[in-house]
Amino acid sequence: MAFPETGTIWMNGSLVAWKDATIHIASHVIHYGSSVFEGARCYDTPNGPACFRLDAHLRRLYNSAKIYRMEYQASLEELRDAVLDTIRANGFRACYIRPLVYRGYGAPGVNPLGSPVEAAILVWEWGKYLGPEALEKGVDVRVSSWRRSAPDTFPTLAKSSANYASGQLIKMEALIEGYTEGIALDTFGYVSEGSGENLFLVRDGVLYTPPLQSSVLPGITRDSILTLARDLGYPVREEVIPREALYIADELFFVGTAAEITPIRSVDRIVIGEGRCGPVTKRLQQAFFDTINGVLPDRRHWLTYVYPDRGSADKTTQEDAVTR
Ligand code: PPE
Repeated sequence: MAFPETGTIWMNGSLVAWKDATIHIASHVIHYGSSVFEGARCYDTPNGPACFRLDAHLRRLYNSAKIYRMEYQASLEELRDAVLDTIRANGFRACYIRPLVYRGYGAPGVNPLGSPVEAAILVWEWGKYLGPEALEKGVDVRVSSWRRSAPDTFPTLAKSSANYASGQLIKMEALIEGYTEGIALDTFGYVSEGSGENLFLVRDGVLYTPPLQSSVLPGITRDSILTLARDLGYPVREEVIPREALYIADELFFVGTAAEITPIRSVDRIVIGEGRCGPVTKRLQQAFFDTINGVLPDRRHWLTYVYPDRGSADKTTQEDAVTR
C-alpha cells in the first residue's frame, strides 16, 4: 500500500499539509538513523474512535528518547493531546498513529548533540499488515539468516529507527524467498522476534514468549496478550526458546500493533500444528479484538477516546501511569 499523500501531519507543534511535512536532506537523522518512534492504533469503538494503550506507547517513546539522550521538549501529556488533535484534524475513525522524535538540521558528523531534537506525528489508515487473509489463514515464515543485535550493541528496549536496518534485512530476505515474514534468532541462537512483531508459542496449553533478554522490543501488544492470557487462565511463561521448539509448537503467532494477532502456519516449510489458526490463538484474537474495539468493558483503561466529551468519560490510562 502507498501512503495516502493527503491529510494533515503534526510537526513540532503545528498541523501542516501532508506534502509540506518535509525536513532538510542534511538533517542528522537521514545520515545516522538518529530517531525513535512509535506505532499505535486508533480503533472505531461504540463510544467513538479510541486509541489503544496510547500512554504506554508514548511512555516507550520517551524511554527510547532517553536511552539515546534525545529528550524532546514537550511533555508526554502534550504529545498525547497532539496525537488526538492530529486524528481529529484528519477525521479518522480508525487509523495507525506514528509519532517520531528525530535529530534535525544542525551540525555535520556522527555526534548528534549539535542537532536539534524535533518531533512529528503522522496518522493514516492502515489495513492488515501481513496481508488481507493473514489473521484467519496464517502466514508462512522462515527463520532469518540475520540475527538480532547483541545486547551490548543496539539497545532493543529502545524503538529506534536504527534497529530497523536489521528489520529490513530480515523482511527482504523473507519476501524475496517467498515467505511473508522472517523470525530472527538472537546472537545466542535463541528465538527473538519478527522484523516488526513479537512472537508467541503454544504447547500443551501453555503460552511461551521470548523474554526481554532475547533482544526483543518490549511490545505493547505482547504485554496485552500476556495480560489477556492470564485473564483467560492460560499459564504464561517468558522463557528462552530454542529454534526447534518453533517446529514442534501446537500453535505459533505474531503480535504487534500493525500485525495485531497473526497466526503462523509454517516455519521453514514445516507445518505448525494443523496449519491454520489454532484454538488458543483464536481465543486470544477474540479477547484482543473485543478489548480494542470496546466490546468488552475497558477495565484497565486501555482506551483513550479521541472525543472524550461525546458520550464517554475520559478514559486515559491510569494503570499505564503507575507502571512507568
Ligand atoms: N518487535 C518489533 C521489532 C516491532 O517493530 C514491533 C512493532 C513489535 C515487536 C511489536 O510491538 P508493539 O507494536 O508495541 O506491540 N512494529 C511496529 C512497526 C511496523 C512497521 O512496519 O512500521 C508496529 O507494529 O506498529
